Amino acid sequence: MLQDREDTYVASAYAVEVMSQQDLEIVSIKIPSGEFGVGDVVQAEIVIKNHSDAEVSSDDLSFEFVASKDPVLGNGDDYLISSGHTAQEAVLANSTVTTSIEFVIPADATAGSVYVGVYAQLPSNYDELNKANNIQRTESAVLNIPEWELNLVTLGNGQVNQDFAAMR
Ligand SMILES: [Ca+2]
Ligand SMILES: [Ca+2]
Repeated sequence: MLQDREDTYVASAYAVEVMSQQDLEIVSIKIPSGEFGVGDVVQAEIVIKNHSDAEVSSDDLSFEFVASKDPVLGNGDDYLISSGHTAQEAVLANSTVTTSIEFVIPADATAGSVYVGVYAQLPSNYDELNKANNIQRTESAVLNIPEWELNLVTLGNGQVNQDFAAMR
């Protein structure tokens, strides 16, 4: 019996050590490709993997979306699309979940095709083994924002403006 207790102690001490090496990973983000304009709603499908023995509660996890013209996230051409999207459900220990989150194309969007990146945001006390895998982007530049879509918003009543331009 004493032997059993020692084994239990050793096992839980080991488990505590593993738990301190928490790691959440964004495995992928997918959005339907197509043309979007300012104010349009886009639905992102995000796969999240929790590599630790502790669940990550929905309150502790939120997401931020960025647009990037090149495949690199974190350099100068990126701009924020939308932030503060709280997770809809907890990510259980050692599990993978797929979640859908909607965001809206912001008024300061620029025309062109962009990659959509997602950042997982966790509390500052979430001690992670690897923070580099908290970001992920779409495989290709799937979000296409045509110039005319932006003109509709910028000029307001875009059809009238276009008609006047045609008459000149
Ligand atoms: Ca991570
Ligand atoms: Ca970029």
